[in-house]
Amino acid sequence: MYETILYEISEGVARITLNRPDKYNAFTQKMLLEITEALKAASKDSVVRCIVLTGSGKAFNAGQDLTEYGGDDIDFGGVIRTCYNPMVIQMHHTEKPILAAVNGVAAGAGMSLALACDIRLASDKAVFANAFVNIGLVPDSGGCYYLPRIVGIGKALELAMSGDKISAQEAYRIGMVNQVIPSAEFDAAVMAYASKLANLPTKAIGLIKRAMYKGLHMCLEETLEYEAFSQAIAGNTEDFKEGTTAFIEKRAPKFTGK
Ligand code: T3D
Repeated sequence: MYETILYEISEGVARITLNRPDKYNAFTQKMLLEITEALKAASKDSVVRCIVLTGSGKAFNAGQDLTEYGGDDIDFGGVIRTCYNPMVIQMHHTEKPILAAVNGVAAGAGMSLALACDIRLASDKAVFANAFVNIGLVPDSGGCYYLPRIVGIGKALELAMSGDKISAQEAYRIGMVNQVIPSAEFDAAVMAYASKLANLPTKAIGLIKRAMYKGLHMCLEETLEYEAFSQAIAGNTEDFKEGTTAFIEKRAPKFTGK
């Protein structure tokens, strides 16, 4: 069904693998549209309770495929509006956790893609490079939104203006990734983390994601009201009943995502 990505579902986890390993999984317009389609499918599928984004081969993603364009007349703004932005917006509005499994280099829009995920696990072989400036471009695909919010404006400007590569350990030190995992253990650790997320109360996780991102733009009073609104929904879920019942019965809860 897809040509540039792999899409597999197993035990509540949808795994989207960027699959152009000979090009370091660089984005083509087709790949961007396919990722967006797969995200929409995972969003709608009630079986799916966690989404993993990763790359095949050595790289996570090297950003835009620089060999895709020929000639001088490139409509960058148009490509970004029609291919990149819908993918990032879909990620933002997907009310399920999205885990970036950064298996190797993440450069340019590939780094932005990782930043637009909710949680980032990095192999110790991963390298991050904002890279846009190295070819005279500016960060896109949400890089100017997520990067300063995740690492602070000072570090974000340094990474964007220098274009320098940083190691997975340095990315962890500045709070850009949540965990660094030895490469030999990476796949198993990603699956374990994804499986844990897929077995948590999915509706509450969706509400947490929405409220946290909204909270970035709201004052305290608005945030308090939004928390009350969200809690009224969460408090009416089957998972809330199961969570409290399991607590009282002193057993592990079995959440269904309903
Ligand atoms: O409208 C629009 O479309 C604008 C949107 C822009 C979004 C962007 O993402 S702009 C930024 C584009 N990306 C880059 O500028 C990164 C370019 N790549 C690199 O800087 C380096 O390749 C890496 C830091 C990613 C990795 O370095 P290294 O030393 O580990 O590997 P390498 O040898 O440079 O690359 C390995 C192969 O992947 C190589 O192919 P080969 O020679 O073995 O056949 C290389 O050409 C290919 N590759 C890497 N990045 C890209 C790529 N091929 C096409 N496009 C790439 N972006």
